[in-house]
Amino acid sequence: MKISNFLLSIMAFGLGMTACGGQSENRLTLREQTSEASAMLEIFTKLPQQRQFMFGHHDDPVYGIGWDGDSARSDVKSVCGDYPAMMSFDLGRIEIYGDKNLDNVSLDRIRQEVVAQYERGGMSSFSWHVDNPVTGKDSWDVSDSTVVKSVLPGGVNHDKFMGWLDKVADYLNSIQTPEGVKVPVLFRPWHEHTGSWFWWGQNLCSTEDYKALWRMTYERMQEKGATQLLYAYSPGTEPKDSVEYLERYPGDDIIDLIGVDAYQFDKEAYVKSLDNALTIMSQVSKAHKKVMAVTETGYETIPDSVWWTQTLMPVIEKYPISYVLVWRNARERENHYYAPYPGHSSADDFLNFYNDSRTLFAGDMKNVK
Ligand code: BMA
Repeated sequence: MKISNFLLSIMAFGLGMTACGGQSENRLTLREQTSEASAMLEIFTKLPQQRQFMFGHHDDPVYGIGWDGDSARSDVKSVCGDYPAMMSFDLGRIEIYGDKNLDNVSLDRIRQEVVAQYERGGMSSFSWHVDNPVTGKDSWDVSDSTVVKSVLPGGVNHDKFMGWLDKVADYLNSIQTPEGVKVPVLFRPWHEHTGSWFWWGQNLCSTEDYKALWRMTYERMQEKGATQLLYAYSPGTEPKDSVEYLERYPGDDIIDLIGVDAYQFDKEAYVKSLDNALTIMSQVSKAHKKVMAVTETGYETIPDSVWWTQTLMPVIEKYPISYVLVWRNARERENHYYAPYPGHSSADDFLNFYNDSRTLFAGDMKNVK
């Protein structure tokens, strides 16, 4: 362990709660973290202090509108000349296929892109739309409310599920620079749990079991030496106040970044719900000393030519976010895209958003010290 690692581990020395023989006992847990992960967290912290935030896009460099798998391509770059500062990718079905994810993207390719993104000064995050381990259907299969319980210690699917977690840890550990440095990434599992559309959602498991799922995930990653990970907690916009927002929060010793996933369907409702969520998160961020971000957002097909500067920016500019990320530009599903591409009606407005000194793209990250 390097000196800086050691110091940061001491800073992250937290009080963990663990269930033991049906009783709760306090346990001191040592959070090990690589110096690269600590540096990533420092950037998350610094940006809002400078009144800046990163722009992000899911699956940005692997496909887009009218293309799939080209090299050095990105719809965002084609519009503004630069890659997003934050990219996100999904691990769904790594546990089944091993070599590609649920959106048919090669995991080798994602590994290359995460390394390339790190080397250009940007960051990456991973969500995990993991299949339902009971039914074998996808993560949206909410037909059974015993799934979370079944993967916890003592559950019938526990061993199988630990194998799935190991696949995730092994893959994340394999993302290394040519010098053998594990690339730090933000891990964002068990997202949108305040809704009930995933098997780990609000009505599908108890608060206690949801938290246990998180702790089990975190502990397995630590055991597997994946100390290059930071962790994000990403509810939807359902919580009405900070108590509801924190109802299933796994704990300060696990979570590094608090987020929200919020999509526009109706403009007024979107602005109101995003604004509410960011108000709540600002309070939680202060009280728990956690950085915050809009972990997923967007307006499918962006049918509003000034959406970037007239809807999104006026809300997010009021809050100390580290990044805002829009979802993917699907190439296999019609009208499922959230970032502009050349010729799109919001491309000019996106350029204004890009040119705003507060928004950071990959090329800006080398200057963030
Ligand atoms: C969802 C949709 C799906 C996709 C999943 C994981 O929101 O975009 O089509 O499979 O994310 O990327």
